[in-house]
Amino acid sequence: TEVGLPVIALFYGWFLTKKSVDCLLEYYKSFLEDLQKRPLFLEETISTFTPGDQKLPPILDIYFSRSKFSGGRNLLHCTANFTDYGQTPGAANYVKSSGLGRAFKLQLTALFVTPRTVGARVKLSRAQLPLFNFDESVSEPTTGDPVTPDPGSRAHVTLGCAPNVEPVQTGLDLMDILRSIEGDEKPSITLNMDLGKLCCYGKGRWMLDLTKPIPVNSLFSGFYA
Ligand code: 2AM
Repeated sequence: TEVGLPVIALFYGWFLTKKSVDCLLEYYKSFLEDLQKRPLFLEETISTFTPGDQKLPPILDIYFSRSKFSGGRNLLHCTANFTDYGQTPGAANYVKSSGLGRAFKLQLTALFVTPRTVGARVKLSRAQLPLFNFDESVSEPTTGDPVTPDPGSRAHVTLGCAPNVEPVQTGLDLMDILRSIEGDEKPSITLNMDLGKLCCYGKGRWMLDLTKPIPVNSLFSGFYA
């Protein structure tokens, strides 16, 4: 009998359950609606868009078009390992030890916005951390003070991307903001929002530490198409 060949996925990660997706997208939408009403936010963020963009669509439209995500499906996930269908070293062993199909509760602890991406920061638990397979030092810039990020600090859920931006940018944007914070950069603007304080670290990069973390339910699984 045919047993079938094992196939390595494009990536593995924590996929939010439908209920958690609906709930987080609601949060996301009201966050954007709030941002849309903040002149200081718009001024800072829009100033970073290229000058050619005279008639800018509302922030809401820029970030809420999620049609090209996950093959157009309404999925939200936190990437744990981008295996590129087995192109990355150690992918097969990772799959064996990763325990696919297990349920996890993820804690979202912050929201961040840049002119390119919007994401939610994920605080991985001790059980979740070993599944997270990223060398965070890879995204280190070659100039400036080297700051070694904590393991798992890149963990996030991509919520939205500006047109022509690929979701892989979200993790790079998060690391970039964290480097500014760890480099002791003080926020240039602070806005009090319902969810917490939104701090600007220049160049349209904002981070909001949630006063109340958002728990979401997820299933650890692979994404193939
Ligand atoms: P994300 O984790 O920031 O959302 C499919 O493209 C998914 O894999 C996306 O969710 C994307 O980013 C992530 N991804 C794409 N290319 C990647 C890469 N080179 N390294 C890490 N993650 C990547």
